[in-house]
Amino acid sequence: MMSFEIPPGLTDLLQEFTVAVLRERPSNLVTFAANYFNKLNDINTDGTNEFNKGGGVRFIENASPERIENSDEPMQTESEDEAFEPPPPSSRYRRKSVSAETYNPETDDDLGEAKIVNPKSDIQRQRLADVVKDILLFRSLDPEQMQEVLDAMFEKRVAPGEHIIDQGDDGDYFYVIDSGTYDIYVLIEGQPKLVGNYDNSGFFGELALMYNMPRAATITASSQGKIWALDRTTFRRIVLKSAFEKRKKYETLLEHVPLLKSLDVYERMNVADALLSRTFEDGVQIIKQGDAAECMYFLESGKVRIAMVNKNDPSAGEKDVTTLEKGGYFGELALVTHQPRAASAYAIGQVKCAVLDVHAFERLMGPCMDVLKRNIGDYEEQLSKIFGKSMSMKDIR
Ligand code: 1OR
Ligand code: 1OR
Repeated sequence: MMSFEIPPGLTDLLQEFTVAVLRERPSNLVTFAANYFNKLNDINTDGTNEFNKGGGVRFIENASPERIENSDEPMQTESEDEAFEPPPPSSRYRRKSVSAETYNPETDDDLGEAKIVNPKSDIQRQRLADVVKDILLFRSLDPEQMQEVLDAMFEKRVAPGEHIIDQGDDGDYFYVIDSGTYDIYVLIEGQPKLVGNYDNSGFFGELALMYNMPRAATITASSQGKIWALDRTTFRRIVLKSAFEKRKKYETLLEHVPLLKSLDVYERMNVADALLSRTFEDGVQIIKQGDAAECMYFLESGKVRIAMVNKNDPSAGEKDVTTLEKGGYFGELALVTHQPRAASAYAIGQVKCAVLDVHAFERLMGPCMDVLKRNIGDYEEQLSKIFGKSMSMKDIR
């Protein structure tokens, strides 16, 4: 095997570029790339950019936090027929759309400690806690941080047609959906194109806050609804660091999983939010044939042996059917077929896996379903080779 050394900064540089492409949707990629890197080079020779030091995501000035303690007023009001206007504090967060600064969460500590508290009734608080419990971006927060986030969030009601986010604007708030349906539009060659929607759950508006980029899409309400908003300062102070690190940690792994090739960068980042790493010592059974399935696994390091008992001939014992290596995945079959585990999986040496639970799987892996199903067809073929023609996928479940 050849080995390559990835130059420091390359991953960040390419990621930045990819995000810029997704955001701008240029019609000529080569011209866009030439301009992008030329501009970057100008910035670099200015001495104002630290791209090659790694961790490079664009970051603009830090906003000073807003103290809204003990206010009985909701943070924003608006008339029914008005399009959604960002609440007043947003103006102070307005940023230049491009900055040369490098985002480094380690040094991002001057956002101040002042806490924002938007008072809520017990019912509202309970409701909010319910709504955020599935928000993957919040997964790595400790209970105290979670509390602070809940304190800072405030409720906003929206009417059909209302613009919550406009592509190209600066990012001021992050939103969690409580109820209602929302459309996602991206400008493609100047024309807004509907690229997706949210149905009564999910979140949006994290990209502009995480990467200090203009809004990458327009989000409009397609029904009456309720959303919860979190200000940029609190988002950056509490949520950003852990979420950012997690995305970064899994980015390289996920880029190298062939299965995920059909996901775009944005969708892969959402998968990264959902992952949790688990380590298994040599010989440990990770999956047991016949068990109910709750998750699937991406292999981060080590090897995994897959073994199977032929249900038609259990006395023959377990047969090894394959060995998986880094970049491989397993445990997806039962999630796709809604059947018990078709085989057992064992750690060879110390194994580290990134685990995706069934709920996240169902929400995020839709675009990979074709590849998943195609690969399951390959299992069928192998099955008859290993156990003879008499056995089919039906027999192993
Ligand atoms: P934001 O702060 O940039 C717009 O504001 C938000 O739309 C963005 O954060 C995301 O939360 C959300 N690409 C970019 N942003 C998306 C996408 C998206 N979907 C939702 N958002 N997609 C790729 C489009 C080429 C996925 C479309 C299904
Ligand atoms: P699962 O959720 O059923 C066991 O849990 C996992 O083993 C399964 O998902 C697959 O990810 C993985 N047949 C069935 N499952 C297999 C196979 C396999 N290989 C890996 N797994 N075959 C081997 C093909 C080389 C065909 C049967 C011999």
